[in-house]
Amino acid sequence: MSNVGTFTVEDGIGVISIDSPPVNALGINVRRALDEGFRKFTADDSIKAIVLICGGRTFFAGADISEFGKPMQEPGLADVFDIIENGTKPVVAAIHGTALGGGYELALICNYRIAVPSAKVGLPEVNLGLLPGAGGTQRLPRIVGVETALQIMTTGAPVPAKKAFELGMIDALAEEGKLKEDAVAFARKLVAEGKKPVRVRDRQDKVEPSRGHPEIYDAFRAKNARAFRGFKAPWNIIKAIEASAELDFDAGMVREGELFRDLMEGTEALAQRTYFFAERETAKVPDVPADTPIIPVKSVGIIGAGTMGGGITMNFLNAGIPVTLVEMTQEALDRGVGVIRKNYENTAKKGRMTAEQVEQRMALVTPVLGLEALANVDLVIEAVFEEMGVKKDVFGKLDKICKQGAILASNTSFLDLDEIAAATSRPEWVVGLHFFSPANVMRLLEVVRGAKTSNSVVSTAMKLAKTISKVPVLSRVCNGFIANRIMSQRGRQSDALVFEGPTPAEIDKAIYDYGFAMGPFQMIDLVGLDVIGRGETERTVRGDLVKMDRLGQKKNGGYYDYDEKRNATPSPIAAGLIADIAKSKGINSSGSIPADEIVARLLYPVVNEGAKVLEEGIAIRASDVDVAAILGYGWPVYTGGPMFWADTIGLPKIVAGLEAMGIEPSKLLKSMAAEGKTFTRG
Ligand code: 3H9
Repeated sequence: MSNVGTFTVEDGIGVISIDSPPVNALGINVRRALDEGFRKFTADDSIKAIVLICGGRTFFAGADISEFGKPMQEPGLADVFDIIENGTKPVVAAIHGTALGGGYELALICNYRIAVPSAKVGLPEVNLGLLPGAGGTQRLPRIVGVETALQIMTTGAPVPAKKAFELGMIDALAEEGKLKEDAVAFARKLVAEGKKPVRVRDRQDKVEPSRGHPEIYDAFRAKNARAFRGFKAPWNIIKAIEASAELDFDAGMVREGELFRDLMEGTEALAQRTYFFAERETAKVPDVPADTPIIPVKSVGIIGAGTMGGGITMNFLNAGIPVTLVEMTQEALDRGVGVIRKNYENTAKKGRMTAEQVEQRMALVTPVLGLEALANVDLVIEAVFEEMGVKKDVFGKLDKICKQGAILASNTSFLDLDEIAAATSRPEWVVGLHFFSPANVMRLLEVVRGAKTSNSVVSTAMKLAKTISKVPVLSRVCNGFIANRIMSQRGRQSDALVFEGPTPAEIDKAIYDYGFAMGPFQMIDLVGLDVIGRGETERTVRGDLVKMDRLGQKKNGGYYDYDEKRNATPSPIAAGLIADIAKSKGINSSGSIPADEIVARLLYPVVNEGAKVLEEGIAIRASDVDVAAILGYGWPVYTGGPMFWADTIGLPKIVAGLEAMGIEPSKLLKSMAAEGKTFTRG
């Protein structure tokens, strides 16, 4: 008996049960327990087979990520794996919840795998900037073949039990709720039939056909070049899988080890690992006690069935929460509901949903005209026109209509939430829920805490985010909150930089090569110049383009010209306007500048704004700023987000860079740089 392991004998089968909350990660205590359990049952001649099972919510969730970068304590994972693999008694892994990473690799070391239908198995190390480093790259191809293994390991997506069974990743399905009984019965049958332990490492049939076929990997690389852009882990995974077919098992393991260490030592793995914990940290609000009561949200009202309101609605329908959807006119209501249905039907067409599920979700929407129908909902989210007068009018009405105890939320993306809350007699019930477009897809949810928002409402909003599969980042009230506020600096800088020489295309390329999905001008053209360029007072390139009705892709012209297939070429018209305005401002073009200077020019100011957001207490922690930028704007995760990236560059260099641009660094940034501190490296 160890503190996390229980070793019992059932029907002559040794059962090793591990229970190490929250997710049975393979940390030192778990490894010790496994070592003890397997040694004990190996030495006991009365035990003929062993079942390995976990208590709590899941099978092993992988190596303990918090141990990475620290000296490994004995026994290591490889030591434990050796005992199991070299054993003479069949070992059955009994899987519930998720068997991920090192957890599934442990299952692969066992001789058989049985799982309940709700379980999932997979190798998600790629999401941590790593590859499966405990034999996964060598064993999985021996079960599913190299092509399927490439897919599973480079996406990191967990495979549901039934599919895993079809692929051979598990050998049997247990009855839900009867895993232990079924696993023990499975083991007894093995014993009765005199089955010897079979080892995945000895199998050749699935990898042999791929031997001597480098074109498989070349084709896979070519097909995924864009998706893997900037990342290092997928490329190393491909090499390791190729080794599984080309080398014998032991040599393949050596190759896997080299490629794993190559990743582990790099900045990307540290960035992605830091991000893993950052994403889970955001929901923790230091000044809101953990036992703050949560308000049950069983029904939701959403005002506005446009793109934003419709997307927000889908999040709740997906979570099984009924929505009363309000519009001003029947036509707008019908259009909004129609778009939601179409989105679901498109998902169904792609096979990711059944027709029945579409109907189940649609049955949860009640489309109505007028706010009165919101009298009894637990939460209202307003997604109406972004103008203070309109918002205040809506909240004043909601105050009269909604029951006491209802949460009143605004989806405003930059307006003063406190002013909106002041339109009600219950500002403590008012909160911002800032979704990012498309709201049914983007995972970021900024929860905006007004000056009077109650702790209960904050706690409920943070928890609700998880219910609807969002990552909440808490923000205090300021113009643009966190993500929009910091990223607006990039737009401001790019607008100014075009007058100094680099073309929009050069700027876009530098930002794309840094790892964003597109550059700032490509983004403006996509979203529409009329949408972004409001409220400018002086003459701007964008303002002039709007006057010429060059509104971007939708008009086949903006900063770029577009052909009928939406292929872009730099626009001579935009270039002419830039030259003209630069001249009128008296700015001399200095021609092209190197890409890294463009990046610094656009992104150092984002870091600076991130520091200001922290200094002003708008964001709780630097890693929240990173999560907001990564999830809200597609900041490349392998750089860790703006604040992590700034630490990589070195804060003194950022300060010097800002000063050279004539931008005053924030006090916090300057003092941290002077004291040799970092934002994210502890
Ligand atoms: C690996 O295995 C490498 C090997 O190939 C080679 C080695 C040589 N370690 O996500 P949740 C914590 S790499 C440490 O909110 P859920 C998490 O931080 C690993 N801690 O729960 C959180 O802590 P807190 C490959 C971990 O129910 C708490 O557990 N494996 C680990 O929504 C709850 O987490 C993976 O990448 C870990 N491995 O989801 C799987 N995992 O409460 C990573 C979780 O203090 N894990 N924590 O905030 C997951 O995907 C999800 O946690 C899981 C549960 C699906 C399991």
